[in-house]
Amino acid sequence: MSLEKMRDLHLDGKYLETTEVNGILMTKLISDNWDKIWNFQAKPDDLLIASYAKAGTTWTQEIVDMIQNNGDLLMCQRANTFDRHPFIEWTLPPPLNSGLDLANEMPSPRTLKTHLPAQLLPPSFWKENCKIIYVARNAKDCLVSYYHFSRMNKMVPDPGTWEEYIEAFKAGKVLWGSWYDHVKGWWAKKDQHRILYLFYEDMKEDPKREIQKILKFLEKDITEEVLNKIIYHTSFDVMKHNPMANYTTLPTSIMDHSISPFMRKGMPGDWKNHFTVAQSEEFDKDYQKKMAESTLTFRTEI
Ligand code: PPS
Repeated sequence: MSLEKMRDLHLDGKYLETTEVNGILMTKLISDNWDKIWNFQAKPDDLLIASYAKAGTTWTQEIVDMIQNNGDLLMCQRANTFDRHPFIEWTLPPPLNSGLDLANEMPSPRTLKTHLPAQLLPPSFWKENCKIIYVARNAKDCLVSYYHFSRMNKMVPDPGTWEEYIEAFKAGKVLWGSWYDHVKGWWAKKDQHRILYLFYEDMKEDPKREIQKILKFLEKDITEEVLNKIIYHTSFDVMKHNPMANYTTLPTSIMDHSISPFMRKGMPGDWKNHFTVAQSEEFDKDYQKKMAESTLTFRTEI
């Protein structure tokens, strides 16, 4: 995506219009482009990084890029995260490049990003048996991160008050829909497809162990030295200062990091600084109902 073009972008109400695609809230721009997105042609050697918003996507993207480039820092700084890995459903008005345009122009092997729930993933990914890394993060920290992101990112709807946002999140009335259905939907797919299902909290607890899982999944071998380099350069404190990974190259009319930085806290358990005891108890009660049937478990602190 050309940053020059991005700077010329005059944000007005139409970027913030939302509508549903098969019951999932999306931007109107995505919805208007849905036929093309649904019919996107994946290739067998595509790698897809999938997640619910704010689950640790950018972090996983950086780890994968470092692995693919054998720890070559300069290569990993060749472009912004969003240009290195096309975000397939993200649609912008012409002349800006949408995720699909970037993906279609990119030579193989491609690494792509999506926040789509499993049932809305373009079917060619299943048909071509693409490898998929899914990263999940506990609901409360996702909610907090998404709330602050929605305050600073002018291309997603305003979150309203904290109280209103908790209700919207619980009801799945946020972009890309319900967190609960998303994590469960991808969990259900994981045994039928080539999916590595990771957890943000595990990555934070033991990045070496989780990076080794990714290496195995990608069938890559690297030296201990390169592995240590990857752990260091993908740590929160280092990525926070990497302009090719921290979204600060976008104009402030799109992301205003003075409201809340994209690389905000980067740790499990920050929800405790936001939820009151009553809000937390109420959230947990609702959570038990929505997750009761699932074998999926999350840690809300480490
Ligand atoms: S997006 O916009 O959906 O792609 O956002 P995503 O990258 O999924 O999530 C952003 C949150 O991930 C945190 N982050 C990290 N945490 C730990 N280590 C590293 N290296 C890292 N990189 C990004 C980022 O700070 C956001 O979480 P919060 O809780 O808001 O800090």
